[in-house]
Amino acid sequence: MELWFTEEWLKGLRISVKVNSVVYSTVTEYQRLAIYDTVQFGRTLVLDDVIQTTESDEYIYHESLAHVPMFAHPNPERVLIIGGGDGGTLREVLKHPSVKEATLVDIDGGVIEASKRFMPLWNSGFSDPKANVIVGDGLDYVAKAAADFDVILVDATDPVGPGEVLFAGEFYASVKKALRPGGIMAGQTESPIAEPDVVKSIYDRVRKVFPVTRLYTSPVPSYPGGWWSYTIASIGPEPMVPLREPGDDWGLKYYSPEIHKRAFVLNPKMQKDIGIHDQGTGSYRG
Ligand code: SPD
Repeated sequence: MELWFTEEWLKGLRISVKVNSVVYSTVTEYQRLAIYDTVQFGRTLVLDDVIQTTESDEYIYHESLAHVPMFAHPNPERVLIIGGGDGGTLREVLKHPSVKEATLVDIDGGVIEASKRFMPLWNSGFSDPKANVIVGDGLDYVAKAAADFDVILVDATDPVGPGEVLFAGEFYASVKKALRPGGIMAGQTESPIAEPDVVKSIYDRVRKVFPVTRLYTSPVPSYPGGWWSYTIASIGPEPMVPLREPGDDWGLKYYSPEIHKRAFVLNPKMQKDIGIHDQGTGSYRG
């Protein structure tokens, strides 16, 4: 008998993925967790029936989320990742030789444990001596931090359920306070194709807190609309400019300095939907 996993991408639109086998399935303290081996996407982590990361395209998402802010910062030594319990973002952050400590705070230890057991492509960073992995509430953690981090990455689930608080204005204010002078934050901010209104409202919340806010995008075929956005904000450097180059031995499959610059080029519809007039100057029309 054939097994299919179906995610409701939007009202009236579902995507179905053929499953070769169920690798692991459990209910954690916070959510239902499943890891499937799928025909098209390979190993796939699903939380509360929503695809979080897949073997076939995780590199695009994680390299985009991690390397754009990391390369925009002149010397990222202390990095904080909120969420990201699968480890993909941590793996990418730890490729930067400037990093002295990368702290990952995920509220759901069940995700971290599942990755350690069943997701070798994602989990290499957990055993790195520079990794400080904490099972805890990212909201509280950031609220207690003060000028502690050069780069903060918000690798959240969608803005519903446990991840919702990680898109609130109060949270972004705490993130700003937790940055060292010249710091940069970036977070995943949903699909500009499937839910432009959601992207706009998150972008507006970040913009109210930070002096410099930009939007960049990359394709992620397993996410709704197939095209994803990231909001990046800075209290120092211009995020659109990469300041260094990755090493040839980093094994990158998506990020390059050219991709960094191009990721900020928004088509006219996206500019209109988000209210951005000129991304180059940060001009905004609301
Ligand atoms: N619609 C799914 C969005 C998931 C974003 N976060 C994924 C975490 C991968 N590290």
